Amino acid sequence: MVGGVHPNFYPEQTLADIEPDVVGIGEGEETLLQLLDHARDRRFEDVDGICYRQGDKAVRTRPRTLMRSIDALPLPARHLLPVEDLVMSDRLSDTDLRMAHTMFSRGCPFPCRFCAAAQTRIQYRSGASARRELVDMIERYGIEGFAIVDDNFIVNKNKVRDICTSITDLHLRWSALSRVDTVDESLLADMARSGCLEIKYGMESGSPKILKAMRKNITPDHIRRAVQWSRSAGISVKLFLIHGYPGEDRQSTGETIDLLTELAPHIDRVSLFRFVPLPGTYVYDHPDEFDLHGTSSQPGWKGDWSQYHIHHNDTHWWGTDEQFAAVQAGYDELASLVSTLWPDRHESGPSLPTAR
Ligand code: B12
Ligand code: SF4
Repeated sequence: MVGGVHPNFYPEQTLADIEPDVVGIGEGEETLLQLLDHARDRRFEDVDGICYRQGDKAVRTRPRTLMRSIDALPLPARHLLPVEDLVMSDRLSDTDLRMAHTMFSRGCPFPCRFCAAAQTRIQYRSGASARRELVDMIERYGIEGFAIVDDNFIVNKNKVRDICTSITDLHLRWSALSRVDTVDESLLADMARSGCLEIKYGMESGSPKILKAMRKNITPDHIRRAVQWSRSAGISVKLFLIHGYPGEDRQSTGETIDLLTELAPHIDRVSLFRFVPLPGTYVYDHPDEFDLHGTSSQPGWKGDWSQYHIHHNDTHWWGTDEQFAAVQAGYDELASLVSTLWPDRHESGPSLPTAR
């Protein structure tokens, strides 16, 4: 059985690609239990949210409705995994605190065109549920901190506050990912009080033109404010960048370089990724609109999904050779700035050849 983001978008193709018995579509917790009930008789037709083979046909059952509340789920069965896969001491900002990863929400309602998690319903856990999991991890593993790996933790401020107030007295340190336009000074102060030590923002670009094209719907001023407010609250800042979105040119790269240079004294870490038209995103689904070539929805596809890797990415995805050359040169410039300004605190992929 397989499931997850990619199979959700392409169940029939996944069935053909890796030949599992069943592909799960949508939330899997209830589906799995029902599948196991039918493991022996193999009567899957009444299990919602799956795709499976019937003879030589791929059959999809009714869609699975989203759970009304993810609070009712039991805690993850971490005890079934080796402890070294769960508890680490080199993953929480610059600390060596014993930490684990967790999720307090699912989904993201925003429409970013490069993101495979876009426009999904957001569901939060309650503060009580978050606390229960953290207390369990303190007792079992002695954690001193945790990283919230939700796509976009800060969408509903009331829900975030509920979690913050419920966990303050545990004295854990934590980090999370967010947009820059959903935070404010008072929320950041509450987060800092409850132990937040680092926030990772999706800045993506310093160019208003590219931010608009991405439907990121933020401006350089949103970025400046979020960075400044976070630092004033005592929270370190990590920025995520995407370089090479369709339309990127020397000018837009220059704007990113200028904004990064301006904000550098307040930024602790940077991750620089190259744009990839990830399957399931708006860009991927509209190859003509973005002058894409070589994606799996187009002729010439060789069936190698591994080329959709944001670091090991040597593909000329869109536009003319001249545009590609400009993107390559821009990337090299940006990557060199990032490695100069944050010598031990950056992440970026290798630079690439300029020919297709
Ligand atoms: C954590 C994470 C990582 C971690 C993974 C750590 C680990 N050891 O698992 C790291 C940092 C390593 C990582 C790497 C990458 N990631 Co990542 N990652 C995520 C993230 C944030 C959460 C994934 C997760 O665990 N979710 C929690 C689980 C419970 O949810 P779920 O997988 O969706 O499963 C639910 C259902 O799908 C279903 N289900 C799942 N399995 C099954 C099985 C069955 C049988 C059934 C019935 C149901 C079922 O039930 C679950 C609960 O309801 C997602 C974002 C997201 N929204 O999911 C991105 C995401 C999955 N990653 C993404 C990408 C692109 C990558 C990379 C390719 C990036 C790169 N380097 O180029 C690599 C690929 C690594 C690889 N080798 O595969 C994209 C995928 C896009 C796409 N089109 O597939 C996502 C969606 C981010 C995004 N917003 O675009 N990633
Ligand atoms: S990039 Fe962030 S804000 Fe945009 S859709 Fe994805 S998770 Fe949501």
